[in-house]
Amino acid sequence: MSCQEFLIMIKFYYSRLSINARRVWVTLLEKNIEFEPILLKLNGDQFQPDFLKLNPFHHIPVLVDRDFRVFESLAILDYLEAKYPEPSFMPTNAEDIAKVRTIELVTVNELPPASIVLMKEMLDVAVEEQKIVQAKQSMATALQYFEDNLASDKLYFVGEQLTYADIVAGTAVAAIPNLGISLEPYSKVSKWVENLNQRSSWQQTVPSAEEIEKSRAVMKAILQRR
Ligand SMILES: N[C@@H](CCC(=O)N[C@@H](CS)C(=O)NCC(=O)O)C(=O)O
Repeated sequence: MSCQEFLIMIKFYYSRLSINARRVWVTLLEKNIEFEPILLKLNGDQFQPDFLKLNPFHHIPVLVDRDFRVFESLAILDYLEAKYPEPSFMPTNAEDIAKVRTIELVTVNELPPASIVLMKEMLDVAVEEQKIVQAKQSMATALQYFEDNLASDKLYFVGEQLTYADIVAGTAVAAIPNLGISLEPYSKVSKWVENLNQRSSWQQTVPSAEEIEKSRAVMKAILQRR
């Protein structure tokens, strides 16, 4: 084992296109934590026995910190905040904690089901018309909720402090235009996404158009199982 390998104790299992992984990736970068990225293609490598030992639900992201393993992206974020508290992405007062948690949960509960339907439509996987209408409505409700929770004179959801609300919702909302939904009607959301896109952590983790194009077959295979 080289010195470098010995020092880097965190292994981060991810895929370039995964929004669930991107929120962890951004957090690792924002907290300046050294880590070893381990790329999965999700072309079946997530079903390999060694990976299933890390996550029996065959999902990335997974984080292994020495002999401690954690999966589920929000649990990973909580772990990183507790273990590496500086800089902190969780406020301390009751209202702000509630706001950050609500935005995290709205993001992970409301956006993925709608995104799956819209991705199916884009990739020609069978999906009912009524589900597409419902998915667009869910997206609009979530985007309006984010719009109502942003202030035009503040950078982030909780004033000037970057929090997990921005990291979780911001990495997910940045991908919504790829599904053919414009952020333009939501002026505060658009400005907030622009601000986030200026951050080095966002720039380092954004997938290129070429990567998105190349991943179509893998994504289609995953969507057909859903
Ligand atoms: N609730 C999980 C969701 C993880 C998830 O769905 N990961 C996707 C990539 S975005 C995955 O690994 N899919 C592979 C598969 O379904 O086999 C989390 O937040 O970590």
